[in-house]
Amino acid sequence: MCGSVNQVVMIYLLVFLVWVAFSLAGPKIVVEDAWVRDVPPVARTTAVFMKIRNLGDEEDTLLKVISPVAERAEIHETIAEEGVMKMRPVDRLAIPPGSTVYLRPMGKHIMLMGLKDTLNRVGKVRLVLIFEKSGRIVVEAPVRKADRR
Ligand SMILES: [Cu+2]
Repeated sequence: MCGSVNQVVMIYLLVFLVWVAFSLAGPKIVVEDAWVRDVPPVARTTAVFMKIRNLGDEEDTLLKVISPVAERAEIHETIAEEGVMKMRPVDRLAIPPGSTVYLRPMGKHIMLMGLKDTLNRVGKVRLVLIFEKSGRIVVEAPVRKADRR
């Protein structure tokens, strides 16, 4: 009697462990603290910041960003060139397993170009992040003044 109960427990445990293994397999992307820098109504570009975490055990890559408020979005990095900070577009942004990639002022960011509306009228900006393996992840990023992090 006691032996068969143990067997049932063992089977449940096994099923649970297999489920855990499967649910952790591959990349698992979580986007946190996304925000858009508020800009004057005449501005045609702005930047978006966020944390992109990969809780999985496989790398994923951010390939493309789309937003209805902008004609196009680019992934940018900031580099120091002869003492001058410059930004340049990058094709892809790798998110290694178990890591957090920070998009923040003076660092990597998403550039929204060709803004279609004034941001403080929009209030929140919808972004569609397209990852190589995780597919589309939709983020609602509030518009904030740059001095508020
Ligand atoms: Cu930029």
